[in-house]
Amino acid sequence: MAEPGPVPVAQSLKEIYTEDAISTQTGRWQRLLAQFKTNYGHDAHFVSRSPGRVNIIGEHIDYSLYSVLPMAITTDVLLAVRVTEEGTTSDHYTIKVSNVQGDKFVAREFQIPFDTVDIDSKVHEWTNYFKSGLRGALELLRVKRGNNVKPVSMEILMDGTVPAGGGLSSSAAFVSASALAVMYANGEKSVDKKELTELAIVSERAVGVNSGGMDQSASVLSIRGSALFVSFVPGLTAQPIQFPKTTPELSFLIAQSFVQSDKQVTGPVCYNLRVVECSLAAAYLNAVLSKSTTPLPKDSGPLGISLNGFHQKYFKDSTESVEEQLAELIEITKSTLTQPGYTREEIAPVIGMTVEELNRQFTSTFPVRASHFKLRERALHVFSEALRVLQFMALLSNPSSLDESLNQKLGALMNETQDSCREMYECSCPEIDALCSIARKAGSYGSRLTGAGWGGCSVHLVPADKVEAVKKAWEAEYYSTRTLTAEQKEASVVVSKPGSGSALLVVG
Ligand code: NG1
Ligand code: MG
Repeated sequence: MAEPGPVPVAQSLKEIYTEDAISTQTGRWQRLLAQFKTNYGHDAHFVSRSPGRVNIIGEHIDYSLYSVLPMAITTDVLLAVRVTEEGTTSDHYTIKVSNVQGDKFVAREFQIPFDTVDIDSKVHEWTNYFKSGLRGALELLRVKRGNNVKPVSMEILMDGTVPAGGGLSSSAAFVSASALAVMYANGEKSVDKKELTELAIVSERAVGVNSGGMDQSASVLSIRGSALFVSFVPGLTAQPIQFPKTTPELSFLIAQSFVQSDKQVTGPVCYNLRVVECSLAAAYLNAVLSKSTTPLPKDSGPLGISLNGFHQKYFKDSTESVEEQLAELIEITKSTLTQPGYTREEIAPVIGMTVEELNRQFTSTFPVRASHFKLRERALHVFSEALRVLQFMALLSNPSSLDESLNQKLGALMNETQDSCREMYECSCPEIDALCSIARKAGSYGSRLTGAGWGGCSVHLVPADKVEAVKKAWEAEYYSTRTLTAEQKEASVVVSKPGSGSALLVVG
């Protein structure tokens, strides 16, 4: 287990980016700081930075509290910040936030009372992500210093290069960078990475999505050159994982579908609904199978109970390996959850609730729209995906060979994930399916959606000598058939190396 420690305060960009990224990033940082001066009339004090991530394997299982394997990428959120006394009165402080893409993200100014930060999750507003980081950071500061913390006024300019709604976690990068900026601005010169991650996980839920904790963990805790094996129970742990050097060498390709899926908009029928389905499946399986009739203990899943919570309870005194337990859970799910879908009226009596109680516990935090909940399919995806993550990890930590057969085994697991996401979890889309099959035909070992899905990005494990062939195939068979701007074309495919996590840089 890597001991997280404090968020690094970097002296130069070399500590943040890989060598090949330095020159582009230097220009970008200079432009950010110059524009800060233009916008606010003086220099920024510091920059807070948090990256996006790509998930290699372990999709839609973090909120069921199963381990996942993401890695940070180079694209990130930068917040240039100045702390100011202007705007602070006896009853409020002022936050000014602007964006380098000012035409798309309109600048805002908020006068905020000292004791609460209001966020309207029903309104789709880009600064909500900043506010959710602000709120979480202030809560943590109050735990540390007591209730009379008076937050400082801040001027902020953001530059984000993680595409929004693209499955690369722009939201977690923004929330983590915001929380970090607020902590530092308010005098926390050493911000603990684990505390920051945990507060960012809880904060992001304020924006209207019942998210798991993978993205914030990857964004804050990643270490350059390594992917990150993140586990959520009993507590949050993150272990850096290096890929073995195989022949042929492996590359990760990230390809955009340019189908944008926004969780704030699609939540009630997509992401938030899946969280509800998984929690209901946990309650249902527990009620039917548990050797005792006690309800599931409350856990850190977004709805307070999770499939892994059920798993732990069911196998409490078992001596079987986790892999064996998961294989058993797959069989048990098949024989217990036999219906294609379950209504509220069917689920409630089984879990010992009225329909009203069910709605209160499961569907009131964020609304969902469904008459039938697909408990069987969702639980089967989660248990089988949790098992694939462990199989993937076993291949990495104990490779039987370093040749193509290892690459193929890793790729096969990623392909199975894609099948399960498409068939059981119904979170893929035809465009992502197309990108995956084009890539496989051109030499990818494993291709799948990454992130929430329903659009967004895909990730591909490709031998280094086939990267060009795969790119060419996408261009011919996918990108050339869509209407894309030059900027989109440029950003459609990236070869990504594991990048570093959150950092601060003092600039003024
Ligand atoms: P993206 O793709 O970044 O929206 C989401 C969740 C993750 C995880 C994945 C699916 C947020 C912040 N993140 O990621 O926690 O559940 O989907 O594996 O909502
Ligand atoms: Mg997100």
